[in-house]
Amino acid sequence: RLPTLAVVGATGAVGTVMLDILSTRKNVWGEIRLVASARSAGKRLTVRGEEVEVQAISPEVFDGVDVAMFDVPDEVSKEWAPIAAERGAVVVDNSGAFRLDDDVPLVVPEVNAEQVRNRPRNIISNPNCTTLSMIVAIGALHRAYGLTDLVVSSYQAASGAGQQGVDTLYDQIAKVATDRTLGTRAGDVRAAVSDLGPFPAPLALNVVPWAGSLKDDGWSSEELKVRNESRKILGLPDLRVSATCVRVPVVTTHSLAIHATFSTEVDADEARRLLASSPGVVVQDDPAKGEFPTPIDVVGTDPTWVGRIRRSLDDPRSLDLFLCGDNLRKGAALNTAQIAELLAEEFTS
Ligand code: 2RA
Repeated sequence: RLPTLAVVGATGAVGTVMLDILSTRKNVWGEIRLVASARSAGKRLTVRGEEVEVQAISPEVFDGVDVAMFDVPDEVSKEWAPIAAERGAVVVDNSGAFRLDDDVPLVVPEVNAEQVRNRPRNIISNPNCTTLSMIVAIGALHRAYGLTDLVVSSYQAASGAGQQGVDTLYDQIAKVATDRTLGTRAGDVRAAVSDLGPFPAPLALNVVPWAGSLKDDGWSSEELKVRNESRKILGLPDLRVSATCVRVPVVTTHSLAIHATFSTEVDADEARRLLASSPGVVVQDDPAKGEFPTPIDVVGTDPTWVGRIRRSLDDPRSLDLFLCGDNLRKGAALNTAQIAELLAEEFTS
């Protein structure tokens, strides 16, 4: 018997990528149910080449479901993930609702796959896309050299803010493209761009040093997610992390500039070889030939792409590097699907 899967939130930006991934990866599922809000019920979506009707979320929709992948807002997960678990499903949740709960594992298969079994509530959390964009590569380096400190700057794509973020970026670009004097005088782009969408400042021709919501002492929720989730996934409660999360005018694919410090000295060539042989990582690092990862080359791919690897000039225990990862694929849908595949092995008889 092949396990039954429910995809909850199948009609969103990540849900769309999830259906693509389920249709292109090795099929390990029997029935796949598509579930969404009553508003989206009745839509017909294609998965594995078949049209499937979206069902309205209800307790009954989870009867007979072995694994339920959730991509819905935090408050919807908070309400419905426990209900799905009560009805017998193991929930893989892409929201932030349970990520830091002690009784919910935060799983990245390449880093801590064994945590899948540690699920007292039958809920497993998927990390935030910014953490996921870097953690497979950072986890590989940690296993080799013993990570102690991370200083990261993110360059986050508009699609991290959903379809509204993408639409806003294109609308702003269309507006500024007609006037090549824009971006040359203080405030001129702000005056030209009326709709900011989900961003606190214009994104076109700009960068915005903000993502998420304001937390204590001026930190953003996004920056605290990078810090707290990295500690939990790597099992390093004392890991020192300083993140600055920046939104950039890119459609999809997050990038991060990373300064990582380890307990032992590191060699850039050795680190490059280690990363190149790590599952889920591709090294693209030959600046002399203009070869380094960029979002427009990485978008739509599954791996974490790493480049600009060099040893810190001031500390033989530190590496500086730049990496890119598709925030909708490995950053969300793919990692969720990979966790679900680990569970499918348990349910396949
Ligand atoms: C963002 N990482 O990019 C957050 C949530 N997807 O906005």
